[in-house]
Amino acid sequence: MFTNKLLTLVLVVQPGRVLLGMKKRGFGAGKWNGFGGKVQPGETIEEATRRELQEESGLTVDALDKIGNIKFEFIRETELLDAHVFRADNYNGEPTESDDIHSQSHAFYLGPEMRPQWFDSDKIPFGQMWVDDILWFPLMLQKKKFLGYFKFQGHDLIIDHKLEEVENL
Ligand code: 6U4
Repeated sequence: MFTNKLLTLVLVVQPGRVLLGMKKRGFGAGKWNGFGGKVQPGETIEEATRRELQEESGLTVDALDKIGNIKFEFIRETELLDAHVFRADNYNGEPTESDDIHSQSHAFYLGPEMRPQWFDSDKIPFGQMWVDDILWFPLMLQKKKFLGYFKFQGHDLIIDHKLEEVENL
């Protein structure tokens, strides 16, 4: 039996550039990634997306466009990651390595989780990103909506996948 874990992922896009964060610890550490994380009990997916973006980049956004849904399966694991992907074309604030007060108050506080940096749209560091990103980023950059499924062996090899553009999510 598979369990479903809801995750959020948001890409902040400006003309000709995208904001990514270097993940310093946890799942996907060492990779440039969009901002996001787990949806917590009592939160909507969109609320979780805004919270994680604020915690990890210091930014708030007005409009969030739902652009994709990606399911990740890892061989020999029973937890299916269900990532809801958003794009934001406007933002408030300046990207900073911020963190929420809540996690800073812990005795075991480890420092910010992500280091944000802008990348030109033609110089996205796919070699240091999750290997699925190179497949769906072009759709995201063209504001196309998509549904994806990626089956991983370990964290660096895709052994099966589906990716389709859709009109509505
Ligand atoms: P904590 O809360 O620190 O235990 P952590 O284990 O670090 O969480 P979290 O909550 O940051 O993970 O969530 C993982 C993030 O990585 C989500 O935003 C979704 C994203 N992600 C996971 N697999 C991905 C993949 N293959 N491609 C991608 N993003 C992915 O682009």
